[in-house]
Amino acid sequence: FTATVLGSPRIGPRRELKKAVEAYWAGRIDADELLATGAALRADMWSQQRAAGLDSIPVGTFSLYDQVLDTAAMLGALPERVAGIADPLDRYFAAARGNDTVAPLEMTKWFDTNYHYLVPEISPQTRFALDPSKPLGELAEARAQGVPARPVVIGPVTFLLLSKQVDASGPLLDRIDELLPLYAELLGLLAEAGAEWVQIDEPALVGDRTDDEIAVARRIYDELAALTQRPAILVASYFGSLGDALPALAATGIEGIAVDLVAGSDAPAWVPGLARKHVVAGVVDGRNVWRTDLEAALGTLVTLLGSVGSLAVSTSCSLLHVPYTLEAESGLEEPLRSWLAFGAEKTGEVVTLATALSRGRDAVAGAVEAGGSAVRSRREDPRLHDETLRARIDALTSGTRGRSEADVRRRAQQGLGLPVLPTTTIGSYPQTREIRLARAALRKGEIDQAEYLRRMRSEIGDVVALQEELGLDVLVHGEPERNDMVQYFAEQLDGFFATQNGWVQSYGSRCVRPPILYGDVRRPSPMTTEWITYAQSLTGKPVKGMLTGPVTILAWSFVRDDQPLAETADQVALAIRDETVDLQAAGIRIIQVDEPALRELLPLRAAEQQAYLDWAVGAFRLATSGVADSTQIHTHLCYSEFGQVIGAIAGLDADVTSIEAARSHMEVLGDLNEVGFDLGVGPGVYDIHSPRVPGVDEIEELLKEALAAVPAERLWVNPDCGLKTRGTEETTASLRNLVEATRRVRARL
Ligand code: THG
Ligand code: ZN
Repeated sequence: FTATVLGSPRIGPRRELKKAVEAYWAGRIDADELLATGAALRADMWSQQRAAGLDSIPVGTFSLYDQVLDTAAMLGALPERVAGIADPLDRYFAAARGNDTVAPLEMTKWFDTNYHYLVPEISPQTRFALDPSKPLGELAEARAQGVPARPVVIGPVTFLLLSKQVDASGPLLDRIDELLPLYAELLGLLAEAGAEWVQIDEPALVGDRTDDEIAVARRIYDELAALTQRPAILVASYFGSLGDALPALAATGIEGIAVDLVAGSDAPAWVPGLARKHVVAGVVDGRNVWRTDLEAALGTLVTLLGSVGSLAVSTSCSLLHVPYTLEAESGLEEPLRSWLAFGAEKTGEVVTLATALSRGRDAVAGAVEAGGSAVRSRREDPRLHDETLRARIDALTSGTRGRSEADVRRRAQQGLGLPVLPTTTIGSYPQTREIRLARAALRKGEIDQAEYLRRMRSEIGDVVALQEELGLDVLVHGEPERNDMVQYFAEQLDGFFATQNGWVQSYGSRCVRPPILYGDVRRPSPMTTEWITYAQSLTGKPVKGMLTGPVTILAWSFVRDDQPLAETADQVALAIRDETVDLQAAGIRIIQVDEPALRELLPLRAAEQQAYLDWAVGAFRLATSGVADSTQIHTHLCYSEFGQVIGAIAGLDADVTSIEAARSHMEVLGDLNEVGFDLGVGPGVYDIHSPRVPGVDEIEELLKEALAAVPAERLWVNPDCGLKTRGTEETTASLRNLVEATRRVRARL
């Protein structure tokens, strides 16, 4: 084959799958209706891909929830606790979301993307067994529709490397020989069902892999290649370079290898083994939204032509990570629109490039030139280079990006008059029905801006009154005006634009609509001061200003690819810095700058991690060093698995850091001590991801544990994350217990 993509989005161009899955969970539709929605979405996708001109189409990248969960189900590796659930669909969703009696699998980030997968749990009791019904069923369905289908499955090496070992230790990869016969059987069945090719995804091979791990991969693919009844094997990598794994795979008997030539820097032309392989060149970026520079991509392809066995053009990774199509965007004006390519448009680019290879550039000269002029129009657009802004950043960053010594700040902040063990919350309060209705009514024009403002103020008034009644020490306004903590800022900053329909799956049925950061970022006017100062006017206690940090704004947007991320981060940081200065001038004395995504952008390869952490920390410091010593800076980070970023947390130098810890029993405090962290810290004392109300004794116990690791002068008391997904009742009860537990502990200090 000559033109393909590595995978397709599945949530539906109008989020049909999200709606169907949620309707099924709520009991509004039955399994047949849900499955029919899935089948219709697959059929539409395949027919569009065929019409666009792909000559091999990935089949099996559809999922009702998550592709790693699908793989666990296929390999008989769902956890023991759901095994008793008879209905396969209910069993599958119970593993994904839990139910009244069983806990769900953990969720974590899919490499360095904003997609989250479910982490399979493998124990010594796990008995792997093949259930080929999903791949075989979708293959049969596709073939019945005349689709040139290429089944796709996640490979055994990646599956084990992404899974979690329970009740045992040692590398899970040791169990690969239990999986090998299952994959062998699957390949036999796929061949029998008519598959000419199978795509086996091994993205885990692009990380830092040991020689042993690479040797395992080589042995497995040698053995699979030695099977007599099987389709041709394409091992697919994406999200980076294969490095040493590339020659290892090239030395096996597999027929094809897909390489990511956008995120990675592998040079397939120089790998001798590839002279006999089908190389699938990922030259169209599968995870960003920019139109491809077709001339440059063609250049890359042409250099490969003579040195690899045969060549196909593809996206760098699955199109899961970009919106469906630009056609759904009516509000996007030129020339911005001409700079972009979403899923459908990227598929078109792949076909254009493949056509250029087979019939010569002249056959597609029009498309190549149109692409070229769009790329030039973006490069030359004045909004991409604001010299005044850049000069301001240069001036600010030529010195240190820091504040006074922590002790000096601590003394200056004593005027805040806070008690020992101050209590606070992370920022958001439950998004009530009234809030959602008001936002919808404003969007539909049913109410005007003044009415909307009035309703939001009334929400803020309620939240402030509640916090005073509960006796919290540092209050927040509750963020009723924010849809999403990144979208809200992007909508107010120059250099971003928002899409109407650019939904991308985040996990399960949940989607996000990442803003597109295309140009130099400027803040035309204050973004949050009105809301925060209104809240402050209602109370004598300090109200925290709430901002999102530069790294998180980048992590949850589609970012420009024409300059280093570090430069873009500083521009966003400057906008946030200006906001902190305005908040301070308006009388706000505590400002929180959240960086929940600090861990997310960490590069997959260790060699690149320090450079990332340096600029990420630098951007945060630029954002937070414009205020006086007397202004207290807080930050909040989600998740407790910090590992390599723990040093960076100290580097942020925030006066107070709130962090998830309830589920990890305060271990994170010990980790912070090890890196010499000596600033304020608020380890979450209860888990907001569940509706359960924590008891007073339980919180008291956690506070005592915390006090064993941190002196009282540095300890803050707060839940472990924002409260926007919770209900008002459970939130009130939980916070009441949090305040009471704190009183008891204070009394004994
Ligand atoms: N905002 C953005 N990206 C994120 C998060 C975020 N990525 C990581 C993490 N948080 C992902 N978590 C979620 C949680 C909830 C939802 C999406 C991602 C969610 N989405 C709504 C839905 O699908 O129904 C749509 C929200 C909307 O209307 O904008 O509930 O917090 N940017
Ligand atoms: Zn959080």
